[in-house]
Amino acid sequence: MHVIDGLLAAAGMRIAVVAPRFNSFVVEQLLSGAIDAFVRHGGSKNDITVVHIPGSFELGVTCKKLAESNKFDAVVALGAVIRGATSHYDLVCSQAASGVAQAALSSGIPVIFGVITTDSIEQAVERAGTKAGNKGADAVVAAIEMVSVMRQLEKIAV
Ligand code: INI
Repeated sequence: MHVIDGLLAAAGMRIAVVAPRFNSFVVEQLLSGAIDAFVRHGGSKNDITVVHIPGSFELGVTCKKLAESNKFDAVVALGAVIRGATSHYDLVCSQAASGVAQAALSSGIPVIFGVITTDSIEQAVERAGTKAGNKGADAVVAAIEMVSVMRQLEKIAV
């Protein structure tokens, strides 16, 4: 039996983290959780490139460009889409999710969905470093795991 498990060792990995400015009070917490998680898993701050964009709607094209650049092992998309009173919540969520998924598929490298989608600001704050953890840190751990899995799959690829 062959079992492939990703290792959580980030030394030598290069990642890009995309951070929308919209709802920046939440996204900045996700970003600091992401950077902290990368360093705590052995990665170097010098191997992180942070890209600020207007909003989560722009994640797809940004992640695609970064993922196809051959400069990164993984791309992490952060964001906070909060329903509140906005009518375009569903549009922004679905564009962000499908854009991130398409960037991963077109590039063949992991593009991780670290976007919080919530009904309220309180729920977003809970997921950005308070009682429900930090989704930015979770996203980076998923990126590290996926880079390790992809490297192992490359070795067995026929
Ligand atoms: N962008 C977000 O990242 N989060 C939101 O909650 C949000 N809302 O609610 O509108 C949002 N809108 C901006 C959007 O992502 C684009 O930047 C904008 O429409 C320009 O294309």
